[in-house]
Amino acid sequence: MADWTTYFEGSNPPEKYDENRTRIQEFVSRHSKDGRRLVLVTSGGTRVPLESRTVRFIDNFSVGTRGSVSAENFLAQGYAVIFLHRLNSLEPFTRHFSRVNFLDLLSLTTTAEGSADVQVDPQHTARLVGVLQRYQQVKETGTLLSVSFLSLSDYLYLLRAAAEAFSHIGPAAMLYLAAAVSDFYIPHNELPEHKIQSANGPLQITMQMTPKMLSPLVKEWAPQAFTVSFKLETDTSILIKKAKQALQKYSHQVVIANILETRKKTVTIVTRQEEQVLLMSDSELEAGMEIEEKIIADLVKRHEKFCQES
Ligand code: 9Z3
Repeated sequence: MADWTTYFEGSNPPEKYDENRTRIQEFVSRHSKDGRRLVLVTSGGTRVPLESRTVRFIDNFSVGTRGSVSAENFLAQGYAVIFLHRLNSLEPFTRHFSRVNFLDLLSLTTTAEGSADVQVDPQHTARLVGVLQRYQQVKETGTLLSVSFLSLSDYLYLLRAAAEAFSHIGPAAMLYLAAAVSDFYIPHNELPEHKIQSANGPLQITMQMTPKMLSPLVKEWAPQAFTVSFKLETDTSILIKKAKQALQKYSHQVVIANILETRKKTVTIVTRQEEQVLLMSDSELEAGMEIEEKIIADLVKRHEKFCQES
């Protein structure tokens, strides 16, 4: 496995990297001066290219539900949120309308004089008002900074930039790493430049292991922050063991363990001292409640305690 310095040496920063790093630094410094807690929420899947002028790539299932719902809940709890998300994945507030054709939210009326007027269709008004009120409050306070990535290397560069910005504010910062990060990649200098040709026969690829960035993140980039990672498995029998191994290996504060199919219904919050199962009842799910509300309420308490003890 390449270590993280070798990884960064062998890959290029994303477009507008300096600009985004400055936006992140300014956001962190403004809100920490105002005495706000800050959280970096990472969200969505990372794309791994197979060609340098990319036609084909490897991706994963994540659509960014966990991250976007969590970001809304952190905002509701008074946090300033850096939302580092996969381009075109779900985002806070707009996610509520992701399955709605926005033209269906509107209705067209024509006046007697023949001029057209557009209004919100009455059947959607209540839902829209609720989301809009929360969204506008966040806009007024400027507590949400959205930064997007596409590839694995974009993500890692921006993760490091945000973590380093957090290193100046100590325990008031939380990292909430919900993005689904690829474990494998092809180094930049091994990528073919052009589209791989099928005339050359079946494709065989060798991928390298992505360096585990939690290690420098916890030890070097943001050593005083409260760090929460996610462990995703499909095999229930190994989930908690792997979560505990991650805690032991990286010495961060919390691992949230989840299984692919049941991730919206149950998660286990694993710390060095305890395992806390969070579960949604059928009636809570039917009422439209989301498990992230419970996750964030729990983490905010743990973060508070962490700040007091630090
Ligand atoms: C998660 O486990 C997230 O909960 C999900 C959310 C990706 C399952 P959706 O976006 O899904 O709501 O559709 N994220 C972390 C996955 C991950 O890559 N974890 C690494 C691992 O398990 C460690 S950081 O090894």
